[in-house]
Amino acid sequence: MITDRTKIYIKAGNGGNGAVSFRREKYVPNGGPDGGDGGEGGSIIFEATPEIRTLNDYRFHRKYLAQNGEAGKASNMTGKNGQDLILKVPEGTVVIDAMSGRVVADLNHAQTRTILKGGKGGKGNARFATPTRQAPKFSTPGRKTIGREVILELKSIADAGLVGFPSVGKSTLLSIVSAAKPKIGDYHFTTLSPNLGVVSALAGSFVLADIPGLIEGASEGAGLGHDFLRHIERTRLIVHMVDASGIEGRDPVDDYYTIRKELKAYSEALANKKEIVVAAKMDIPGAEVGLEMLQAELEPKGVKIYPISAATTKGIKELMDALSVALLEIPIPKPIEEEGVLEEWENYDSQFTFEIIRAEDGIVEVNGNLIDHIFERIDPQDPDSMRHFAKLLEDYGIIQALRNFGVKDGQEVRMNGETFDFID
Ligand SMILES: Nc1nc2c(ncn2[C@@H]2O[C@H](COP(=O)(O)OP(=O)(O)OP(=O)(O)O)[C@@H](O)[C@H]2O)c(=O)[nH]1
Ligand SMILES: [Mg+2]
Repeated sequence: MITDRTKIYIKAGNGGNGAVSFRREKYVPNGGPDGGDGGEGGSIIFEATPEIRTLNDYRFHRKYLAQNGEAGKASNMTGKNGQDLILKVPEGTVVIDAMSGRVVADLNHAQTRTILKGGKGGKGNARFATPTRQAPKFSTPGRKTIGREVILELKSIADAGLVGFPSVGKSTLLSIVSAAKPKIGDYHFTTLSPNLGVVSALAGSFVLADIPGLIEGASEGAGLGHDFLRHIERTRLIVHMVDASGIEGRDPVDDYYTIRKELKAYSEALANKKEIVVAAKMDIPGAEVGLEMLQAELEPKGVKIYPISAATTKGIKELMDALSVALLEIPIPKPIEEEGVLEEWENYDSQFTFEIIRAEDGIVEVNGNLIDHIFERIDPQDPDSMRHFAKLLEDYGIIQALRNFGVKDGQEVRMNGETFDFID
């Protein structure tokens, strides 16, 4: 089964901490400061590419962490930058903030976008040397990043979308007019996930989408439901296929209105798209009658009907040419508006900092609003919560910073007024 909507956790790498170090040379008793800067954390980058068609990979693996920057080192050595993590997604993937439901980014064409920036590295103590402060004993920690949950939603970016009851011949048509090889079967719901194909026709080429069949009540979840209509939400043209032969015992005109009702129930915008009606299976005896019924009902309303047969291929070229011409007049839709989430995240992340000091009583203390932020999220009485706490300390680079500060295994560290044993 296709995954066209899934939730994942992403986190850019923390910046590495700046180092505190002093030159040690023979005959130079008090060498100058030479602590290097921390490296930058890796970013989370999305790459929308036509190589990938589904979000299936994201169904099984849900956590994506870019590498942290390394801490600075002695001799003015800058820590190594963390590696970026590039997540490949299909074109048409919309990234949504899981918490607020707002659109982070619409990757509607092949592109790469940085979604979470890696944390900047901290400054080493060498940077803080001035004529009056020749031996600074401090550095700054790297910027800590915050993980985010995002929903990936695939809205295919076909130009035209085939809709209709199951078994009307949607996949068969796609297989004839394009190189796509969708599954075809004489039973309902052969197609379980959308297929795309590129069609070359009179007025240019276009992408045609074939989605699973719809039935009455699809908008309320009947059959495969209406989830797949998401894939034609962005198409410019709806190709509505009706089985003119009535071979399954349904009335073509009823079929037409049933599907129209479902489209409308899904969204007004979808129902308002330009529609081209196709009378399918014209090779089957009796189809002429069905075509006449459709024409009698719809032509007075200005709807032109294209009769086709996949069996004889009659009418198919005319239909494809008509689609290509119709598309010329319909503008390409704009990407879905992004809702400023990236900027907010950026500002939010940079507000959290921490520092490590040795308190007057000799105990090492970690302070800063990052510590407040973490303590608001844990319950010291709950073992699960404390495991999470340990992980947060690691994620935010506090453990590494304590190590750099020279704290050893088993030593006491104070945070938020409580004392913990540092376990490395
Ligand atoms: N006689 C005749 N049979 C056709 C024609 N087009 C499709 N069929 C047959 O109709 C059956 C269903 O075709 P599909 O292309 O799988 O139909 P679909 O609309 O994609 O169906 P779902 O994926 O289940 O929604 C198959 O057995 C096809 O061989 C046609 O023009 N004439
Ligand atoms: Mg099909």
